[in-house]
Amino acid sequence: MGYPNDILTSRAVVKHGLYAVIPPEGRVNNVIPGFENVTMSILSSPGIGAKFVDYIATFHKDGKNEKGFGGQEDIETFVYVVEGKMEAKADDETFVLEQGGYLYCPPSVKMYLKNLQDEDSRVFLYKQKHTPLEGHKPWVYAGNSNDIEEVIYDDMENVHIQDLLPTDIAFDMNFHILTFDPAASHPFVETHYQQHGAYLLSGEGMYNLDNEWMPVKKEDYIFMGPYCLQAAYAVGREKLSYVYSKDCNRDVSL
Ligand code: UGY
Ligand code: MN
Repeated sequence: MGYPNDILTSRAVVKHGLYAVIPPEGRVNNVIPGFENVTMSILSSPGIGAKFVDYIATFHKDGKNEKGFGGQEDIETFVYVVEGKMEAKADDETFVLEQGGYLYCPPSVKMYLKNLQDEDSRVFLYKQKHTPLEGHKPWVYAGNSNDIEEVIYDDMENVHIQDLLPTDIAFDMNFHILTFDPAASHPFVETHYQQHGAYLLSGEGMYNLDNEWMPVKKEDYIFMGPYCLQAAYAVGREKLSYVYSKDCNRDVSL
């Protein structure tokens, strides 16, 4: 880095509690105990008004977390491999995750991560408080988004969705990937209670957040708070695609 060679500007926008766009060039690194040889940046957190924490983490050669991530009796965790090759363990079950691979760990199950290659591997990491439902318990679940069928979204053949976790009522949230062909868009501007943390995997778009349109692209991160208006048009020549979290299967508590 060093001295700037131009006026300091940023595409980042942060409206606490409402939405945030956090592009890679403004992110700072955070030391998180337990992660070794890993460059981590905290994205969403309660500090921005989110009820979950998202991180983007670059595991360098020998990068690992041997102490375990999550594992508390009320915390669930999720990891998605943006690029590279990782070993991910859920207590003593081991998974090898390549690009698109992911692992969900329910409460009380620790996640252990290790880079399996000499080059960097990058992951999108998440934790949140699980809302239990009597008689139901979510379970360890791993997969790869490249193996999941893309389903037509809201009757529009140029938009597809993938559900990464089981649609079982035991789960209080899911991760999805939405993919828009160039020029595709949402069918309407959404207004909903649920929050999202979205990591852009490819392409470029114009995103409407609280009725402000802003350009976004691959590697940007977007936080959408409760009731934040939201919709996008894909622009450019590549598909706009992002992985994001969404709560489900629970009533709102008062
Ligand atoms: O599932 C969703 O709410 C999703 N369509 N939201 C979004 O893409 N901003
Ligand atoms: Mn939404």
